[in-house]
Amino acid sequence: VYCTETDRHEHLPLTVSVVIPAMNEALNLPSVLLQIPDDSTEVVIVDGRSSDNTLEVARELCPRAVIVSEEARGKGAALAAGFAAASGDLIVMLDADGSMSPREFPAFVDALVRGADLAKGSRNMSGGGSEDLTFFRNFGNQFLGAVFNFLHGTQHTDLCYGYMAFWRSSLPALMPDTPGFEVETWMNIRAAQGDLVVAEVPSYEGRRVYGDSNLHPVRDGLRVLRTLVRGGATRRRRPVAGRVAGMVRTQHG
Ligand SMILES: Nc1nc2c(ncn2[C@@H]2O[C@H](COP(=O)(O)OP(=O)(O)OP(=O)(O)O)[C@@H](O)[C@H]2O)c(=O)[nH]1
Ligand SMILES: [Mg+2]
Repeated sequence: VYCTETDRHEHLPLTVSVVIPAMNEALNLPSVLLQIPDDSTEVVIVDGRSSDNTLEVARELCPRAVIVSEEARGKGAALAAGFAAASGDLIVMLDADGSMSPREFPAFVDALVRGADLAKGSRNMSGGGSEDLTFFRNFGNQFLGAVFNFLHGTQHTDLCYGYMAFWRSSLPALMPDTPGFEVETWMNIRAAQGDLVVAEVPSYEGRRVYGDSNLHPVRDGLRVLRTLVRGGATRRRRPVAGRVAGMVRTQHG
């Protein structure tokens, strides 16, 4: 439970849900679940029809976890199902492969409490970093991020990164309606379209601990590009895209 005197919703303390999509992550889940800092954090695990014992590990290590079975395949569909089941004031999305540390929660919560609607992790800010990004994936992410910033007049430094947090009250604007790894791009577009205040938070991405990536850089990069094209441009509506204490307000003109 995170207490704050400046909770804009004025109901204290704040409750947090963490939504974790997990497909064959039995070996990685323990390190993730055991690092969740607060026993009162609601844990929502979305199982991707795992063929290993992901579900057993989840139940054993975190009996209070809400387990959701995905109806459609893909990370985006899994997150949508998990968000629908979450009941906290704040929702944090976290991968199950051990690459993102729950110890960074407070920085995300802090950004939300200080006024952001969406706090997005960035591996490219001072204090952030990645052991996981290959040269090719980093290049693709930078290129796609530059296209995003051009279309939306933003200065985001990391487009395709899945460590993000938002107020559950922003769910109508942010609820994913896209199945795959383009989900973060889709949510960032929705944030720009919906006039949300976005803050970037430095984040350190470690290597996936066990198992193989589900991401195919070329296939999924093209899906992100298609999502960007379909999302159109919002920059014309935003003559002032200012940065105040790390926050970008999307303003209508
Ligand atoms: N429920 C569910 N989870 C998924 C699905 N696809 C991926 N995930 C989870 O989404 C998270 C991110 O997937 P990863 O395979 O780690 O993708 P990535 O981080 O880009 O790739 P790596 O760099 O290799 O870690 C992990 O927790 C996966 O288990 C899916 O179809 N369903
Ligand atoms: Mg990963």
